Amino acid sequence: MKNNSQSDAIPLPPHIGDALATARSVVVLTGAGVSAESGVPTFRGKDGLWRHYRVEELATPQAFARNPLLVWEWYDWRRGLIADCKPNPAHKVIAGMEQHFEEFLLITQNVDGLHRQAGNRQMLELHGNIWRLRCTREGTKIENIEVPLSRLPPRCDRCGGLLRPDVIWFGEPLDPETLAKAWRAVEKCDLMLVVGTSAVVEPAASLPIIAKQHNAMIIEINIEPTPLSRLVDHSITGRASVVLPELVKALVKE
Ligand code: BJW
Repeated sequence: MKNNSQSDAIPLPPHIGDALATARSVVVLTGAGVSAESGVPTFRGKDGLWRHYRVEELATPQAFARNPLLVWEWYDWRRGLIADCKPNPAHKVIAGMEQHFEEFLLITQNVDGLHRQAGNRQMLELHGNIWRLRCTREGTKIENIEVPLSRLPPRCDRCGGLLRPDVIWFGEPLDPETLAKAWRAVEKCDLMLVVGTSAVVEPAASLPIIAKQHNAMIIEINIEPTPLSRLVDHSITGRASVVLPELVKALVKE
């Protein structure tokens, strides 16, 4: 594993362009760090949401059962923040990759919808989407971009049931089909980029390990080391919005 020091001129590992140029099947796994430069707060770290809010009071099914209004006030606030954010160069590079590689899949843990806004379509949203609500009674899913929501907590127009954000909270299973698709893609990819995730939340954190076990090359891009850094082929320290455009330049050059 090689580590590069953090600066705006990123010294890329040698032959990285070659590795990208010869890759046939590429998976990109993203986390909150990709959206950080768009202004969406991350969860962990110095300015992360979990510094100011308690997970167990806001991002668990138990918290919602106890106090749906409190949980909804938090999500309504976050939706307001995200509504003002735009995709940044990292999102745009990842969207461009979809056209470039023979097989491509973006697996994101982000719920903000910015990857889709940037143009990605071959993608899985592992932890759901903050712009979708789900009826706790009927399971109906509803796209909703109202900011702020006119009624808190929101209720289903059809049955009057309580609506919840269609995101995955701690202790909840991921959608099995989505997870199975992610698993299949990482098992057969030859290159995986892991961008802006602390790589501590399971099962997402295991995906790069699975890819590695199936002989894929793993490149991590993060502003700081993660538990994954020592396991990957290349850990590039730097901002996603700087490193990803550099990677693409290297791909074009070689
Ligand atoms: C930059 C940057 C820049 C900053 N450029 N980089 C096995 C072992 C241990 C525990 C478990 C296990 N299996 C399951 C668990 C429990 C739990 C878990 O993993 N806990 C760990 C924390 C210990 N997992 C779950 O509960 C999951 N469910 C599950 O496994 O169910 C099993 C089950 C089966 C059958 C029945 C019942 C259950 C669900 C996890 C759901 C996670 N949900 C959240 C909230 C989503 C909704 C919302 O947004 O409100 O998802 S929590 C939060 O963490 C969010 C994120 O998607 C997720 C990951 O965070 P991410 O994206 O990595 O962000 P950060 O903030 O952590 O990191 C940002 C990174 O960016 C940092 O590294 C920075 O350095 C970097 N960065 N700027 C590049 N410019």
